[in-house]
Amino acid sequence: PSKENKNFMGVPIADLVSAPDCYKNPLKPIKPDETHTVLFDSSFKYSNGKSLPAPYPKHYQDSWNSNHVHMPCSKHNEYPVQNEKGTTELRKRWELIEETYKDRIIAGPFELEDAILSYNQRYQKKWNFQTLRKYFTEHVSKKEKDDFFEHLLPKIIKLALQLPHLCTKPIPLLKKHQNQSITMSQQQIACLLANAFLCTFPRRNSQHKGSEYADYPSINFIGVFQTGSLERKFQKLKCIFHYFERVTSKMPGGIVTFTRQFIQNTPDWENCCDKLPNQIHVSSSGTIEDDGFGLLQVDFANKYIGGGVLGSGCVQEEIRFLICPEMLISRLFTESLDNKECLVMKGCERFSNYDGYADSFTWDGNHKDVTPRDSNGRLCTDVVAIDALIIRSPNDQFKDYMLKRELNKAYVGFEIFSGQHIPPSQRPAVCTGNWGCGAFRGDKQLKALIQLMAAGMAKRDVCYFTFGDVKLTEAIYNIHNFLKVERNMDIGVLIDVIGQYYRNVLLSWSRKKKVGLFQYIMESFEGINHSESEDEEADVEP
Ligand code: AR6
Repeated sequence: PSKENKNFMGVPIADLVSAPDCYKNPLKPIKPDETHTVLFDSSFKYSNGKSLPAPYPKHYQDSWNSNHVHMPCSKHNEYPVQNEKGTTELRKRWELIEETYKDRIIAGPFELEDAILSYNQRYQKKWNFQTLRKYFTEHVSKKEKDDFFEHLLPKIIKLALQLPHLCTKPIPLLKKHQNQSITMSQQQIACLLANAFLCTFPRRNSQHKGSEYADYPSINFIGVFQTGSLERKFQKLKCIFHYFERVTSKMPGGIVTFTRQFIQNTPDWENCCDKLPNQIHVSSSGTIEDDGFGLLQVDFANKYIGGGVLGSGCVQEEIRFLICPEMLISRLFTESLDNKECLVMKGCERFSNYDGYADSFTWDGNHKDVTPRDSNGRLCTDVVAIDALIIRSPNDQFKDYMLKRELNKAYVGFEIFSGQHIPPSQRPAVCTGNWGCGAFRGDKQLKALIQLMAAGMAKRDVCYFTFGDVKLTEAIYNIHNFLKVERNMDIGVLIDVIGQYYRNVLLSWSRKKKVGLFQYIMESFEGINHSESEDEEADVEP
């Protein structure tokens, strides 16, 4: 963290375990194995970005099956097109794409639209490019428009067309209930994203139930170009263009790893004797991405990773993906997350600054990411995506099965890499906040406690940003102090009290004024008026 923060309670953030200082042993070099696909020559040594990782294998290896991404440049990617005589013929789609952009000047949004539709003819009538059109005809100056079409777009196209030379190895799909990693170079990600921008990925445009990729997020960028949430999408375009401007001017030389992690055996929460984390830092100012340096940063995710980032959504996850666009590529291969799994993104670079939030979100210029790299050339930024439950009726989240679901979800996120048997003193603290409590409408106190319990179980400390909520900052500090510092309570006991709260407070007719969870917990442990039997009696109507 750069600036001194006076709005925190608990320990200073600098006292939390953080990377890379906490890594006592040298990192293992990245080597491919049956659970880890590496898309470049793994003898690569990072040397300050001077040389880029070489794609591996040397020559493009085709695959066209249900375990790998269907690549735009596969020879099996064929597309029916109308020829001049008006009859339909099957063409290799990559050739079509290459022809579309070869020696052609794309002078404005309408030409770009025609180009994209020429190899997506089925969507002629379904897609519109209103946002893209308006962006260039109304939102930016003529100079900016000309700059884009004369300079940046040709570079994006060139990058996209390098696909068969840059991404030579089939990219596995990270499917449900698998523990699988993919490591690729930042250059390979850029090339794949350039393809997503030009909407070249086959089979990814239909989200119908039963379609092959129905359980995957969208990847082609058409969603950003279409109508809806115009102002938000203008800002999204700025983030995306800025990213391409950066990578096509100077290609970053590092690597990024995506890991899907699934746990079969979840903790026996009721009987759990583990404790809450020893140390917490709670603050009403600061954000995960600005201040969570070296910590395990949480992405308040959608089960479809990235959520509405290519559509109208513009809250925590979407914003993170926009300022760190390499995260977007996770959408290409990550099947929707099930209850006991998460996705970890290691080493994504931040390219943009931003201001505002949701409707007031604006791109705020270049961001120079000064995060150090590990010995493998990966930025020391670990982000874990965990999707909370959407809360439709507020009491439900206190029910046992929902409570367990959220505990397990947070736990699978926080216990990542535990298989590597890293001692607790070398596990970076979790950096989180009001997970599941914005768009997903969860209860802040409950979610904070769930995350504290999951972090305790995963033997990590917690850094919690309340996003301006001063009262919550105090409340979290106090409850941690009460439960951990003063009483060193077992997690299992807390689970039980949450159940009592649900039955005795939320379901109770007699309690007109509902106390909050934290107050209830404190009162019940101090023995004030909250024994279960008393409440049961009180429930009987006179
Ligand atoms: N740092 C710390 N706290 C933040 C930050 C930040 N950068 N941004 C927001 N908050 P939300 P959810 C706080 O609504 O409820 C997306 O569409 C702020 O108090 O993004 O889990 C996903 O794709 C905010 O209200 O997360 C999912 O579909 C709260 O965190 C869905 O939203 C929750 O942020 C997830 O919704």
